[in-house]
Amino acid sequence: GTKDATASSTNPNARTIEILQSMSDYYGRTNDHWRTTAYRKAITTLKRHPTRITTAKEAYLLPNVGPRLAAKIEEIVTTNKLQRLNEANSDPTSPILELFLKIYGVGISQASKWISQGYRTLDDLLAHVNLSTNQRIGIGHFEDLNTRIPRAEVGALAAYVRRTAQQVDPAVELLVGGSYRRGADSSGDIDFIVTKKGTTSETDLVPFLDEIVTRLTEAGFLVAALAAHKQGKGGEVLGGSKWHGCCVLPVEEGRAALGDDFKPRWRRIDFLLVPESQYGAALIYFTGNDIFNRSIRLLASKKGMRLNQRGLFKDVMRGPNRVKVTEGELVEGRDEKKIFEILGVKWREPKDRWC
Ligand code: DCP
Ligand code: MG
Ligand code: MN
Repeated sequence: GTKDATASSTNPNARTIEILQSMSDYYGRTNDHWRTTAYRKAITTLKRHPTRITTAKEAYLLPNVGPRLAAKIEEIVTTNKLQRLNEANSDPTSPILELFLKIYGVGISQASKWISQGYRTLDDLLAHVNLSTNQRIGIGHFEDLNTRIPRAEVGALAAYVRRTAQQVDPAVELLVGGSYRRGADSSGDIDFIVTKKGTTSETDLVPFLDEIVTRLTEAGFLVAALAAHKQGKGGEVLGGSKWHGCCVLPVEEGRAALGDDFKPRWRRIDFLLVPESQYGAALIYFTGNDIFNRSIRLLASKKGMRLNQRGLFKDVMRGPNRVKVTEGELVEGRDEKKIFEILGVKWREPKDRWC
């Protein structure tokens, strides 16, 4: 199996062993017992070897390493990868890669790893892989989670959530951002921006979030919580300011909003906690789209400022390699239009932010 053969990183041949292991797994899955055994034996030899092997000649002198494997070992050491493995894994036109990438939360490296291990279908993964909770949800509800949400359903989902929010704290405001705010006919998920007058930190909104998640879960509306990523999409650490999960619109609500052939589906839903003092900057970020965000941030940096989801800052101190030393002085956070003004950009309605 993969686990027992994983080399500790202190082993001088750890990287080589790791790649040979992927090859061995690959041949195991394709039922190539002869190659699987040959690779396994070579791995065992390398694990016991106290020094780093860098050439084919050195490798060939080891027990259980033939000339072809010796050449492969040299290739791994000099290129840090094995061509043969890459060909099997990361052909971007590969329909299997495409399939695996559609699983919620699965990126290129996970998808190609599974392919190199010989998995070809979602059922293969369910049967043989130790999946994370997110991955299991992504596969278990693959079809639903890859179906776009019609605009009318986003509206009905938002109305349902707002009714509960009203009971928890009528002063809290919920706005649907993302592609919905840009006027899209259909969305990949629902992005709720949650705020309240007078708040200056997202922790002010955490009790509300906890309560609404509890109630919506008890009501059967929220059907799964997804593990949060450690980093935001822009690379910033987000702490407890986000909640990711799945929801289902009750069938009666769906029929009322979308007609009698409404079919309840699992939908991706995000809650983003934003203090009032940062609302404008957060609106820009969570309205997007991502390309628009990149260009407006670049523009800010060209003007010596920095825009992120918390605000527009000036006098950001940077050390070597442009590494940020201080956040700088907040210029504006609250007001979306003012941020545009200060940047000297003509106001763009959300529907014109597709880029
Ligand atoms: N965002 C970003 N950069 C990313 C991802 C997201 O700036 N790499 C911002 C802009 C997005 C917003 O967050 O509009 C919400 O992210 P989504 O992934 O939900 O994207 P959209 O709502 O725009 O599209 P979709 O309809 O696919 O949900
Ligand atoms: Mg979205
Ligand atoms: Mn989202």
